[in-house]
Amino acid sequence: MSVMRKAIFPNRNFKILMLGLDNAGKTTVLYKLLNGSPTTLPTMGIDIETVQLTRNVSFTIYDVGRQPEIGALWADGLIFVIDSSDQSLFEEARRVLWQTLSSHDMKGVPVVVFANKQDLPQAVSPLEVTNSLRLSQVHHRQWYVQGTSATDGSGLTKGMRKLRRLVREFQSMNRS
Ligand code: G3D
Ligand code: MG
Repeated sequence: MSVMRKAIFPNRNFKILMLGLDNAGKTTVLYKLLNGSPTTLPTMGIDIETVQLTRNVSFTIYDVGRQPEIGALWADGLIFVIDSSDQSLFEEARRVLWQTLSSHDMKGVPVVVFANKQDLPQAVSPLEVTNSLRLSQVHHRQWYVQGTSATDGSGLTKGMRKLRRLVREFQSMNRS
């Protein structure tokens, strides 16, 4: 995993925002990305946690359930984590995602959805998550849905690499 951290965004400073409802698995994702070194993390229970994932990648976690105002958050790339095993929360997750994407600071910013908890028997597929979030109606930005299991780390590398690619494409488009 630490090799993965270095490989992700080698050249520039990036700000990644990770958000999702409470209990989606955000902190677990971050732990895995940090190579299981929870002592480097700030105390749990605060609304916004920011860590330096690598020298040039800052990672901000946002528990939307705890703080409804999205406000002036911005990022180069967005990760939206959803608990694929709890369909009763899909509508709320969709509302939060769409509200976030409608923010001016998020204009065009690519989003990778982590359809998390794929290891649980009641989890629905990434495709079903895609449909529930109505991602086919998302225009003017790149998006991708990655099935993940944050507890064992599966899918995280793939999802982060995809995000890197989309962020690079977005930035090169904006420069030209
Ligand atoms: P949050 O930071 O988004 O609020 P957490 O979510 O990372 O705190 O995770 C909430 C709970 O879901 C935790 O369980 C965590 O272990 C579990 N979880 C996270 N990702 C996965 C996953 O991929 N699979 C499974 N099976 N569980 C996951 P606890 O019991 O510690 O509350
Ligand atoms: Mg958390």
